[in-house]
Amino acid sequence: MKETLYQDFTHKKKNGKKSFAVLIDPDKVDAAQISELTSLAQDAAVDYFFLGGSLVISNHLDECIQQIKSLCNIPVILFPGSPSQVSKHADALLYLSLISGRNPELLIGQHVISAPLVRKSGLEIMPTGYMVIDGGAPTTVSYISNATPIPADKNEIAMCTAMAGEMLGMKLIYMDAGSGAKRPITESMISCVSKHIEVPLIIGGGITDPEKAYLNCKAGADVIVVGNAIEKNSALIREISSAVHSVPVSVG
Ligand code: 1GP
Repeated sequence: MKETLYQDFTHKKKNGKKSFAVLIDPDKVDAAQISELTSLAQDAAVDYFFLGGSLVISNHLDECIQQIKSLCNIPVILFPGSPSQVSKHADALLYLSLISGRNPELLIGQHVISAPLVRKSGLEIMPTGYMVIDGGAPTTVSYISNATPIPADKNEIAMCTAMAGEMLGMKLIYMDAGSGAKRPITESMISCVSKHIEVPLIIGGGITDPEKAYLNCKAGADVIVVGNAIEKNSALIREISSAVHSVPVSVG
C-alpha cells in the first residue's frame, strides 16, 4: 500500500531526516512563476509544497495545484487560511486548529462548518496544532486570527501548548512566527518544544537564510517552511534545501 504523507513525515522524523517545504501563496504567483518554482524545487529535492495564505483573493487555487502537479512529483499540502481553501487536487490538508489562540472559531468553529466539505474532498487529513509565536510585527495571521501570539521568549508556554495539542490528538505541531516575521522563532524555543513532543514539528515564519534553517533543524525542527524569502529570491530554494538536508542524522 502506498505510504501516506503523514507516514512519510513520521518515518523521516524517526530516521532523523529533516524536510524542507516551500510555501506558495496562490495570490502571489502566476503560471510562469509556478513553472520556475517547480523546476527549482524539483532540482533541489524539495520535500513538499505547502499551498495557502491568510487571505486568498484570487480564485485560482485549483489551477495552481494542477499546474504544480503536472510539472513535478513533489507532494502538495494545503495550508489553508480559511475553509474556502480546500482543493481536491492537493495530496493532503493541514487541518489546523489554532491552539495558541483563544478564538473558538479557529479552534473548532470553522471546522464544524466545513467538515462535510473537507470529508468529501477525499484529501489526506493531517490534524495540526497550529501555534502562532510573536515574530516582532503584527502579521496577517495574527490580525486575521484575532488571537494573541505566544510571546517569543515564553518557551514554557509554547512547550505546554504543544504538549496539550499532542495529548488532544494533534498529529503535527506547526509553530509559526507569521509570514515575513521580523524575528523568526528562536532555537531555544524550538529545542524546548521538540524535547517534549513525539509528533513532527514544523517551523516557519521569517526564515530568510540557509544558516537559520540549518540551526532550526539542529534545534529540533523536523520540517522547515519558507515562503516570503523565496518570493523575493527564488535561488534560495537550492541553498535552503541543501542546508536542511545536510543536517546530520540524529535518531531519537
Ligand atoms: C508563514 O510559516 C510560513 O505562515 C512561512 O513564513 O513567508 O516568512 O517564510 P515566511
